[in-house]
Amino acid sequence: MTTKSTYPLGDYQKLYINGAWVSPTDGATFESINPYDESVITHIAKASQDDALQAVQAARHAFDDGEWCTLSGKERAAYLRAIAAKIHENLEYLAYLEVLDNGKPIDEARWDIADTAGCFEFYAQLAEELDDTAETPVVLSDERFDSVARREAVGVAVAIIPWNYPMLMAAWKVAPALAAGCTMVLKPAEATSMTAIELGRIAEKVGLPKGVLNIVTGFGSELGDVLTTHPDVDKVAFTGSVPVGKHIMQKAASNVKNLSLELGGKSAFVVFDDSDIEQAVEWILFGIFWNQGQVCSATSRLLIQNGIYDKLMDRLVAEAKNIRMGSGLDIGVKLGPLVNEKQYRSVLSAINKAQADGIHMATGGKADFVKGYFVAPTIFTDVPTDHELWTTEVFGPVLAVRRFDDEAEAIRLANDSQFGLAAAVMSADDARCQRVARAFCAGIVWINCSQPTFTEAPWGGYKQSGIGRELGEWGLNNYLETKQITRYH
Ligand code: TAP
Repeated sequence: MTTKSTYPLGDYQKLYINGAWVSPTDGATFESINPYDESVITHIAKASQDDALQAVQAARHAFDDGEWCTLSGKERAAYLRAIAAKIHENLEYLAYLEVLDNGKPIDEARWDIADTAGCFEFYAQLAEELDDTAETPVVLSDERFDSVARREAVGVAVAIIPWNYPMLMAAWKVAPALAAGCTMVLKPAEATSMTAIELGRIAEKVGLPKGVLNIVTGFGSELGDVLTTHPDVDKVAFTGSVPVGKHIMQKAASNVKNLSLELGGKSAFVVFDDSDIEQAVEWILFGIFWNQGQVCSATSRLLIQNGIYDKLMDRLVAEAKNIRMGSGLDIGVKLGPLVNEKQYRSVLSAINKAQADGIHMATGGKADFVKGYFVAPTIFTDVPTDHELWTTEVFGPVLAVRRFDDEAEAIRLANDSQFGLAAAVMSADDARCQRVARAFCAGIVWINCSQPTFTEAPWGGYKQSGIGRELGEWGLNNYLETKQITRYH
């Protein structure tokens, strides 16, 4: 059964620059492909570098000369709340667009859109609080002086986001940036541009002052350098792959921009002998197969203690085989297609390489669909620690499993990674869980679960998983500078 087969689609061939919908300067578009059946969903405006420049100029002008900077936090909060209300109002439609573009199951898309609205509401609250908290006194050792620390908007921010949670990833950057008083240029991933454009329509409907939010759809390889080197851009916030993150870091060095990066991961899930098997199966499956495994924090490395290994693996493989694949619009489907052909080929190539190297595949591989970018829930066992299946991010529904003997070995294996985004531990012994959680070298740690994400809590990674933290008050701080004002009296 399908939830609702169609909604009329909007116009996606315009860019949102300076509060107006404009055609790309060269009139170019690109196709948005439905990963379920490989059909063309619609055509999307393909911004030129000139369009990106215009967007930056609009954001600069809105920050320097527009009304935005004169508003109080409370007034900015009203816009954020109005955006959240419109997202709630259009939840079904926006979730439908995410399924078309990204392939994810509709229920997951609904959660994403509800979280997107929740993110705007959360930062509305923080924007209001800024009115009281922006200036705090600093106690100086010399009494002839007094001083305050004042938090102010960084300025013009550029957000470059990925395709795995299209609208939610936009919210993680747009909401705190606007709450802080920044203006922004948003560049969504080319594979999933529709809901970013819808966000522009919502911004327009709620009367967000012109130039505060500008949206340029197009190719990162063409627009990226303009957006990340332009001297009028003060801040770049990026979520995506490590290679592009490193490239952006170099480009943003041009005028030492404020930079936050949320990159990849290869997160470990450590399961001890005393764990409840059914609970472990549930969270392990969720941790790697949710969103088709296209999750930066996916717990894609599983470490199972010897005593529970055989029983747990039997149940895990049986349940992985039961996961229903299909159209994200069909009720009961738990695994949709991967986002696009590029990602599909990349994940299949990782699977084929592992098999060619003799690693045991307990279940999974290419799924039996005539069309669409489907990869079955895949589990490899006894994966060598120096194999790329263990060391590099697949970003698909592929789990790499190993056994371990004791706690020290589990911690060593979990931390032996270039990444440090997330980690999970499961055990009936809470003292052990707390110990292991503190020993993990990762920015996000889950005990007896995997992946729950809260707008209030910090999100980001150690090592090559990134720089800085999103969400919570940390997310707001990403878009604030701190100024010292000291007076001699
Ligand atoms: P990326 O290439 O990193 O794309 C992420 C964003 O960066 C997109 O908006 C992309 O635009 C843009 N971009 C691409 N080249 C750029 C450049 N030179 N300068 C500035 N921006 C640029 O990721 P992907 O191709 O979508 O996925 C590849 C791999 O990245 C995945 O397999 C996965 O490992 C990782 N990934 C990680 C995450 C998270 S949440 N950490 C999310 C998605 C992907 P276009 O879409 O137009 O290329």
